[in-house]
Amino acid sequence: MNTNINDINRDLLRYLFITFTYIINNSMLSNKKTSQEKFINKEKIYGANDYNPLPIVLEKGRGVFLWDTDGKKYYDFLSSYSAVNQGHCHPRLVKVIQEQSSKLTLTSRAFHNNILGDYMEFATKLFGFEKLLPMNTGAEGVETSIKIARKWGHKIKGIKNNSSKIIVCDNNFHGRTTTIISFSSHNESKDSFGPHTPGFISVPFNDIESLEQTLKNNPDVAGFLVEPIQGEAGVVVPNDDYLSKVRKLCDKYNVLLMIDEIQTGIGRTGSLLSVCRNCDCNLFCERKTDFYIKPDILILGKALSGGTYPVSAVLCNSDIMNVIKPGQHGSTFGGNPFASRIAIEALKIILEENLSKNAYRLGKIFRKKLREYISESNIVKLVRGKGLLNAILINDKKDSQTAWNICLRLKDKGLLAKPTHGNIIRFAPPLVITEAQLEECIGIILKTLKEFD
Ligand code: IF1
Repeated sequence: MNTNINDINRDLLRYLFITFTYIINNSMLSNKKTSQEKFINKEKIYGANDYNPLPIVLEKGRGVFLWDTDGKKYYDFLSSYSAVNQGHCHPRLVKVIQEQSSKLTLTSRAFHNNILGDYMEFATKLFGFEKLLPMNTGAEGVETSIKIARKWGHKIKGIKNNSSKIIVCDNNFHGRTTTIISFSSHNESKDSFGPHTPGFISVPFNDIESLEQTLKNNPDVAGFLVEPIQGEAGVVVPNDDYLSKVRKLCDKYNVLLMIDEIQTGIGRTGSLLSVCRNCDCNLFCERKTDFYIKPDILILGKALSGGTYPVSAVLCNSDIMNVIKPGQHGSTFGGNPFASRIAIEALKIILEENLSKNAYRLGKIFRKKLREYISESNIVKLVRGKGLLNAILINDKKDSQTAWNICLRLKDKGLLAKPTHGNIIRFAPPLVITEAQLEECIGIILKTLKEFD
């Protein structure tokens, strides 16, 4: 009898243990599953459907690394589209944010604050201009430059009022406001958002003849708005002499050269600004070289805050900036003391940690290693870029899933990147990446690409 009771107890205990384990595992699994899906589903239920992110939920960032909600660690090879050049949560930025956020964040421009002037002085002297107009997002910086150029066209160049034209390039990306998408050549960005803002002429990028022809035929052109490297178009690098020839044409036809360095600037392409040719002297004091193509209007954003806060800026000299009179432009947050403090620190980090030079040196290693692989690959056609803004072209149709699937596999291997325009994958790690880390990432990328070969 006792034996029987014991058997029943033992079986009962075993049953209870199995059931308990099953419940725990499932709840943990479902917790684990919902910890990622929970966040993703909430965005799906309550958010606009304006993005198609990679299926990953990030929770923490530091330097070149990101961690998801399950604690898995990744190399960040997008840098939030070059906004995190200084690395995620740079300690120096965290420090000034903590200090300033508990002191004063916003006064509006109805009053002065004690930091904006220092920021304006620091940035204008660093980039070699007389004036700075502070804004917030990159698109606002671009919109500001368009207003300044149009008004300069009328008031200074003598173009009939409200008739100034601005030349842009095919496949440009300058932001997503209704005026900016009006001159996009990407139908997806502009369809059904009309009526589109008039006054823009589009020419092929990296095509001097076409630009000159357009300037000859259009005396009402006030400005030429161009990215030194077309980022979103797939990291399209122009001929070495393109921008210096553009500079000469703008001088010849009295047209403002408006350079959008929102993605390429602040060290990303191996010099402080991408409009500077790299040379062996000093890679971020390019004003000492005769290769420095000086824009009439410089637009900065993204890494101007090290990815901690929206900060953008438009820089030009007084004869251009002075067309803007009090009450004709501005924004609630533009030039706030918090942003100004962050921007000074973000620029100092780039200079003091020699991040432009690091980007220049490591970018050459990256492209060299990728080119060695490409010579034997049957899926990667080319690698192109400057500094640590690079991209590979997958040799299949634009709408193929290959690039996306490669990025999913890279994610599984601990490296985050995202395709642009279907068959191009952009690789842009924070500029604080070390050579050893880059070598490890090149290994991950090549190993993954070979699995698709
Ligand atoms: C998104 C793209 C990159 C820019 C240049 C101005 C802006 C951008 C050269 C506007 C912004 C961002 C926008 C962001 C993704 C990213 C992007 F994929 F959209 F096209 F980088 F290539 N000039 N680019 O690259 O700056 O107003 O965004 O601060 O819209 O998804 P913003």
